[in-house]
Amino acid sequence: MAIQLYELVGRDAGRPFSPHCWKARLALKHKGLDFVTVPVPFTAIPEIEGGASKIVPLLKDAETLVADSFAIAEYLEAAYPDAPSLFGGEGGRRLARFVEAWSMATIHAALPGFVIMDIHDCLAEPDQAYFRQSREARMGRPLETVVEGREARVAHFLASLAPLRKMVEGQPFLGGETPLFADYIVFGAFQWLRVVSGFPLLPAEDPVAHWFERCLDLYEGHGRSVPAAAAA
Ligand SMILES: N[C@@H](CCC(=O)N[C@@H](CS)C(=O)NCC(=O)O)C(=O)O
Repeated sequence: MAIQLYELVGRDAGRPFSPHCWKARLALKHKGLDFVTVPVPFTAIPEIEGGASKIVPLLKDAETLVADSFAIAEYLEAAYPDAPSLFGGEGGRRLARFVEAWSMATIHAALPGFVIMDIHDCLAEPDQAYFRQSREARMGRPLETVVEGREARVAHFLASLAPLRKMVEGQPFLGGETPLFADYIVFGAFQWLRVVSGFPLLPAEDPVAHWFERCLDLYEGHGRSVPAAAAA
């Protein structure tokens, strides 16, 4: 049986948007593995595989279940050593953890301030209620206030991408001439933005946008198989 990837969706099961699930998708493509995706809304996650995980992505490969995008990449690297490497060695695996931490602290921390209402709006009704309750409890304020004044924060966000911009100005991918899992980590965040929101955050002429387009082209344009959200 093909590998299964449980991934988050909203009202439209054909528009997976979770950044972490996209990381896992591209890791599977990188390894050249056949897989099927299983769309899951927020409120159905606790029921997957008899309650195996509280989060997606969740990968099922025969009897093996692996949750968490980084753990999935590590699993694929160990289970399929003859397929192209996701990390380029142990040093690369450890450096990819830095990229994950940077992406979480810089991009994931900022994106809700631009698009949290778009995320909410793309969910089916029971998931909207769950999302609002859980995220408002986490952030301590109504979702609507999180995106207030977002235009004024764009310049600061773009400036925070300087290390990424510097890298991808000088080489096609974070991995060098070809991508590694580190690229997919950051790609996942921008794909999240692209699928849920038409908010124009990244100018087309930004080298980061050029790198993102190169990532969208990978594996016969796999990332483009889900169209971008309509412009805001
Ligand atoms: N560290 C995990 C994070 C996964 C994660 O946060 N997944 C979210 C969807 S993007 C989730 O399943 N949330 C469940 C919930 O909020 O109830 C990874 O890299 O996969």
